[in-house]
Amino acid sequence: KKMNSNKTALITGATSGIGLATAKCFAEHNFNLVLCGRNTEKLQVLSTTLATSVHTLCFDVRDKTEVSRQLESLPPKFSAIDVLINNAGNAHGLDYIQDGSLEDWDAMLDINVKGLLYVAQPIIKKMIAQNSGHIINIGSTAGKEVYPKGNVYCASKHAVDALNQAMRMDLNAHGIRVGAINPGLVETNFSHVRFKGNEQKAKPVYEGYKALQAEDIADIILFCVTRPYHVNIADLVVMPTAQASSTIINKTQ
Ligand code: 8X3
Repeated sequence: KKMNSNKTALITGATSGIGLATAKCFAEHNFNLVLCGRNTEKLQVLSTTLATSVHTLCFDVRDKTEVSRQLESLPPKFSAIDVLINNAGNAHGLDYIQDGSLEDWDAMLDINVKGLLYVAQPIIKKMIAQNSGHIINIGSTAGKEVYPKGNVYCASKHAVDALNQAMRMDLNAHGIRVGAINPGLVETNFSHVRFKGNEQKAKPVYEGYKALQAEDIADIILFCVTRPYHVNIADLVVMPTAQASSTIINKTQ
């Protein structure tokens, strides 16, 4: 088995939030990194500032042709992926089901579910050929519990939960570890994106209590991928201490 210092990790959604924090954390622990995102400039900055070897891929996970073309184009040094972090994902809107926009629904299902699959399959084929690999799917508490107006976002994350279980079953014979991290409220761009830049709506989500930080999740992901080979963290739910469920958040402390 290779040491961490030689392992290569591919992270989607690496230019912000949990993905970015994970890229930084992994760089500090000497992983080689394949960082994927939609913003060329942000990817470029990461490749020059992180103190490890970095290869960047710029694509939108919704574009299946581009995803497979780019994943096939990995240079030899980066083509053996030991760790895949399926992180790219977001929420669009928070509306009663009768009011939801079809564009928002398409975006969430296309990115959180179909995009995850488009990225995962080519990497899974490589992992099967290598007879090793570790996949971490970033789910959500929304994948465990539905909340009012969460409808399609929650459905997309329930799908991630199903796919996490499915991948673990289908890849069991190939020695590939599969596990999900399901965070509750993490203070990132998440609500900014969900509310389409409306800060009046986005800011209060993380006010009045200490929300999880992206670094908290990165730390947990690092823990998961540095366990001995026989240990697979299959499914992990993490919330801020102030949060008990999707709707119970203690803002009085
Ligand atoms: C993010 C957690 O509760 O905002 O996936 O849906 S929540």
